[in-house]
Amino acid sequence: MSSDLVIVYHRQPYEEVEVDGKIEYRENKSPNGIVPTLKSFFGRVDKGAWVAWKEAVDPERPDFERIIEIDDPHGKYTVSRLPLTKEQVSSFYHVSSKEAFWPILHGFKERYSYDPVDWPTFREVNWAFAEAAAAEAAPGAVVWVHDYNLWLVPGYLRTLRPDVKISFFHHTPFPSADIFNVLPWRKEILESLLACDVVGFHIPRYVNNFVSAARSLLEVEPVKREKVKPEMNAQTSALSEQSVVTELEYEGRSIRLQASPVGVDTGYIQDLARSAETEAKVQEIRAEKGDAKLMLSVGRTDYTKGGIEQLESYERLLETHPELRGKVRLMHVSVAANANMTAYFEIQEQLEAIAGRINGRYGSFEWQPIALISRPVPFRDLVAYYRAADVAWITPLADGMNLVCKEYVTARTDGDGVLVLSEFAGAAVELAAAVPTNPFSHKSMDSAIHFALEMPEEERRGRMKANRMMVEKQDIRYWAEDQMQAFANALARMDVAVG
Ligand code: GDG
Repeated sequence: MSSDLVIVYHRQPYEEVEVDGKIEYRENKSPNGIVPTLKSFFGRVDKGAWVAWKEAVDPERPDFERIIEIDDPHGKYTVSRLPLTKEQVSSFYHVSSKEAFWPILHGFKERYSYDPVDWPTFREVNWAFAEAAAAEAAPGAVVWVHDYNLWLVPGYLRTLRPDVKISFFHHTPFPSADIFNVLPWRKEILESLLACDVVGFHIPRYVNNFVSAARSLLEVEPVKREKVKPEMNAQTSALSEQSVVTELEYEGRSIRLQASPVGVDTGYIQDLARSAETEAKVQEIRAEKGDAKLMLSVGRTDYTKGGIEQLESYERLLETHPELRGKVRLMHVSVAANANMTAYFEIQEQLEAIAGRINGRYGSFEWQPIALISRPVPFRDLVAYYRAADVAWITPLADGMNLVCKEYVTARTDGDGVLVLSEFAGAAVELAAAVPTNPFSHKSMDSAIHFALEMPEEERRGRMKANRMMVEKQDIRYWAEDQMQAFANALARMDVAVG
């Protein structure tokens, strides 16, 4: 019970490496993703803790150290590793979270699978996370819980530790009541989230959707509403909102709602983009592509990321614009995080089939229209491709934020390049100068990519400048400040209530 900040996130924050038969814990080298950002918060407090899980053969007698001390450049913190069985991991993570919650959160009711969900196991695992967080938190500490697979943690934690401040951040979209209420456990989930002091989402739309779901089932009163800031309300976006609820009251408690878009580490990415090594790699890629235009798409293999719809659009482009054959090239990086799950395996197979068809139909000895890359690319190489690509084509059907488009814009230290971005990525509300596209419309997809390929240099540079200013302003430090401010407000409110 000694940490001022406890981060509860299902993944462990380091790499485990065996050196001379001994386990060493090393900082995860991958700079992308959210983990390094979360760890950076430990530099702001006296003592931090992280709660994650690790698979154990027998949870009663775990075959690893439960609590370990980490000392990495972000500071010193402890990691509490919950021993879960293989069956618990599969049930709570692969089944409940990925087969039931993930499709609902992204609006795919038809993909939602109810039968395999084992709710008692979901509760049991969430309870274990809450107990571990309660054991780590100092009196009055902030406990920061991440993402939907830990939805029940706030409610349990509130009963175990009424003294702590609880903040919850959603990395995915949050759907409106019409979709959220498909989940039979909806009321229990909402009641748990309303046990928080702060509930955070990327953009105002998800906040307002959360309010709609809460109001549909519980006596919740929105008590404060604010006008959405212009930098979070690109008029072209399908996800725009004019105002956002910032405070709710439920059972005599006040809950602060926050729309705070996660940004990227612009300093780190720009240094990488400007390095001599990257410059050499960029020249290599450019020499290889010749005068063909390079289009780049990067994302996890997931039906929400719209890979199939994009490849189909590319096929139509080559069909209807024969003059582009030999003059364009698509590099489609689609890496599976859960390759053993049927839904993702099927997407991968479809991507391979369409890519094969395109190459077979239009390719020649001299020109291959598409490269489908299914193995992770080192981040350094990814940055070189960001720098070399004429167009980044990012077309998710639904995406909480989407960091790839922000990384692309950040890496364009040369000020050139075009971003084509789905209106259904959270980032679209910030990146008003991107070429917007609607991945549910063939017409919109096809005309947007054609428009991007034809765009004159002056317009490309103008749009890129505006997008770069936005990404630099709302970078990862901006998000961190926003979170710290929300914690501070929660602490201040509690002091007033106690006083
Ligand atoms: C969730 C939400 C939200 C991808 N391929 C490679 C690679 N990546 C890296 C990218 C980027 C990250 O993975 C993907 O981040 P996204 O934000 O695009 O998407 P999700 O993984 O779905 O993340 C999302 C995010 O949480 C944060 O809140 O934005 O909406 O779904 O950083 O660079 N990295 C490397 N090789 C690859 O092949 N090294």
